[in-house]
Amino acid sequence: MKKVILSVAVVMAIGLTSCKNETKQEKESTETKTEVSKDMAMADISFGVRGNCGMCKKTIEKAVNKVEGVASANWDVDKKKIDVSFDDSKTDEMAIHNAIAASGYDTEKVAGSEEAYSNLPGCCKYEHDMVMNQSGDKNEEDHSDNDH
Ligand SMILES: [Cu+2]
Repeated sequence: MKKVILSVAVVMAIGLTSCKNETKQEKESTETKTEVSKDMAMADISFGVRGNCGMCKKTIEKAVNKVEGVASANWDVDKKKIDVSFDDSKTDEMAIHNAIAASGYDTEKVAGSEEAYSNLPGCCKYEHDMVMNQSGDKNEEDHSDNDH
């Protein structure tokens, strides 16, 4: 009888240990969130600016590039639109609008300085009702197929 009790006890002991082994400890993959620390918070904006020609382009872009924090400026003569990249911890959109206006050019938000406008070369005296943010396609004013 003792042997039987012993063997039962052994079987039970084995059963208990095997049950304990079933509880698996799953290692949860630790999520590593890598924070991207940006040295500069660059912002890209584009907005309408009136102007006529390559000289206007130079004047407008020069004015924008003088603003601290501006990385690049590109004014499109056909679209009457400028693309600006800037560090928005150093400057903001309105500072760029104001810089363009001070050079004599109208933007979507700020009217150009009249004094600066009067000092622009004749070819650059753009129309104040000029449409900004154009598609860049040839508009109705281009009568290239006119024969005189
Ligand atoms: Cu011009």
